[in-house]
Amino acid sequence: MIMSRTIDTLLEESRSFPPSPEFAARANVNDPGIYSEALRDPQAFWAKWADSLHWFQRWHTVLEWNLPDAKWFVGGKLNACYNCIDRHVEAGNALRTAFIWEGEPGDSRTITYGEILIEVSKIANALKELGVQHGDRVCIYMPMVPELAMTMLACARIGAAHSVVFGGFSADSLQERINDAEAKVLITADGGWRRGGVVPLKKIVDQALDLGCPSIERVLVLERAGAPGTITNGLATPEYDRGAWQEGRDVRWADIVSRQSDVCDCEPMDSEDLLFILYTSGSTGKPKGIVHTTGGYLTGVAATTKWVFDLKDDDVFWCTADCGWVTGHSYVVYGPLANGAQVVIYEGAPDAPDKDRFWRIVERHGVTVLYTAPTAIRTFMKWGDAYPKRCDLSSLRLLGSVGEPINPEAWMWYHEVIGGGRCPIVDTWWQTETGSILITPLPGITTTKPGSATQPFPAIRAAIIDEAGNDVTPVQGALGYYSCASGSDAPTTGPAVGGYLAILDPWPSMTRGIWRDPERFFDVYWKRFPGRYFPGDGAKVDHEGYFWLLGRVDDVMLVAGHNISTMEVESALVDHHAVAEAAVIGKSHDVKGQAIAAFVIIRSEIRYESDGLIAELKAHCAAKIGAIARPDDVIITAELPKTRSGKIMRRLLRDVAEGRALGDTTTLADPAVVNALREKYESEEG
Ligand code: 6R9
Repeated sequence: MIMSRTIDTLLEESRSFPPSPEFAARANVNDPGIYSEALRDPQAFWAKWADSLHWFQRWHTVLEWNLPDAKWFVGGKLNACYNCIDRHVEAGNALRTAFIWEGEPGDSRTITYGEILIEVSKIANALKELGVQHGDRVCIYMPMVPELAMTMLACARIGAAHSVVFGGFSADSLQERINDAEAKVLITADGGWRRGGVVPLKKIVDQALDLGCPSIERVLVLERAGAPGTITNGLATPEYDRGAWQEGRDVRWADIVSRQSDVCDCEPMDSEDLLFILYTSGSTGKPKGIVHTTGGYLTGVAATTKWVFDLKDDDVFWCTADCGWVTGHSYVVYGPLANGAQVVIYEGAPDAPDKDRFWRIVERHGVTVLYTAPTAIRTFMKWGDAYPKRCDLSSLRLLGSVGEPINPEAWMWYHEVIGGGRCPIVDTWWQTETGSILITPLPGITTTKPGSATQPFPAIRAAIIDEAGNDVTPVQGALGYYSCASGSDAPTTGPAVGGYLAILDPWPSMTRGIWRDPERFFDVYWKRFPGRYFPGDGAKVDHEGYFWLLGRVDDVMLVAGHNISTMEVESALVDHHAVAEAAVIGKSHDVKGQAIAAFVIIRSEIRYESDGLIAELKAHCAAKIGAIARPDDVIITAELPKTRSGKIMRRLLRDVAEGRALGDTTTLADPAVVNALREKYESEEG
């Protein structure tokens, strides 16, 4: 396996951090016995969590399971928006803070649950006026402003499914996602602030619609950046293209939302009604529309938020993810609000105006729980300790990590420099498809080890599977696995075993499928290891039953915490007129986890100057897919290493890009190709 090197270094990690007695004493959950209790009757465990939500009508059956189709809380009726807002207001918490928002220019807003209820109701009524009904899909392409979260909730309120597309995606990517979901209405903003500039969202929307989006009837546009020259907190909006207004199609937010009634009833949704679609990269290049439904999803995110982040009434919770990713859905919006939390939202870049922006936000708002990604942590490490050290971070009490494996060095830095050595770290493994966190410490119970996501959440069983499909999990867990012991009787010797990660039972927030593609859903997740869910990750379990996640085993790259398929970038490259063939790989990168390296063959008829063409190809990928897909390296080559059947051997390209000794080349059609490539790569990189 390609990840063997990572495994070996990871497993040399021997430091461990038990929860402090003070933290454990106050924690929402501190009894290790909950693991065994949950595994004795997982359905009862989840039913109890579902009971903590508000249902218009209670379910009659906890689970109907016909692999791969799960139905949770069958017969129940509820509304996600009601659970996130109305019930807190009805309980007398209208004045409680819901969102503490900071725009990049330093403008800020604090919004209470009572105010959110009014604003979301107005947005929901505006959506109705625009023709949106129960069952319709609404595409959201917005910056990280409170209106983004409130628009998601407004959709949920009236029973329309949202499909949020990350504001960094290009017009092509947006168009593809709109069309796959057949969204009726598109909601955007004129632009969003990013590193002192403005991302011209409306302009990109215009381009996407020009490419053809037949299902879109109306475009609702929030004014965020304003016209160039507009002053926000002393900063003038720079020049940017605001797009072309199309009367009849485009509607100004200010014209329609503010005049709506602030009363809008919540649509009672079936537990299994669609809540949202969220697109994630697949290995074939076509993004997968991951489907989540209402009752199970909300149960999963509410439970994990409360236990993993130990959320209390006085916490100020900041998950730094954008709502364009699943982490933003589950831990900026639905999980925290279902728990009535106070949530920090930040619009812009971590280095605007300076590299201490995150720490200024923590200091200013007294953030107690911070949830961010290893790629960000490594960037902060690179910037140096001076930035966090000049801010008061003493409000922090718990830190979280998500998106990719966190290397022990970054974990230790996070622990010491950000957490001041006193905050537990929860390294949480999960996916767009899992909806909520599945493998994670519980901060009042679990002894953590830097680099390990530790144990499955209560009621979840995870395993290591070998190539042949056998469960080879070496230890039945210190806490969470079959043995359900408190740790004392867990074996402490014996080899760690690596292989494919699998989840053994259904769980409430699991995806209900790929939008309109049941066959692909089965093939991708359920075919490889019959009876078990295969997330596509490699993992290792050590002698104490701790899980060490190792990244993707297929050809999806994980760049700065975001999934990008090699195929997606390859198709963008061959879309360029000069490129005949392309092979893309993810190579290890200190900061981003993986960086994109592209090997391209140029059409023989093209005359070119290398540096110029390489720059052009990088820009082309960014334009086609989004800036996140810009390759770090583009190597122009005459040949690509291929098997005799014509398959590109990406493993060898990875070896070349990472400067490793070449593995097995015997299946190569022409072994000389790789050496030539390596010489070229080394000369161009150096
Ligand atoms: C939540 C999210 C999912 C993939 C997943 C895995 C990687 C996420 C991780 C992690 C190691 C962690 N991943 N968290 N790997 N340790 N704590 O990131 O969803 O964008 O769908 O990505 O991210 O490879 O399969 P998504």
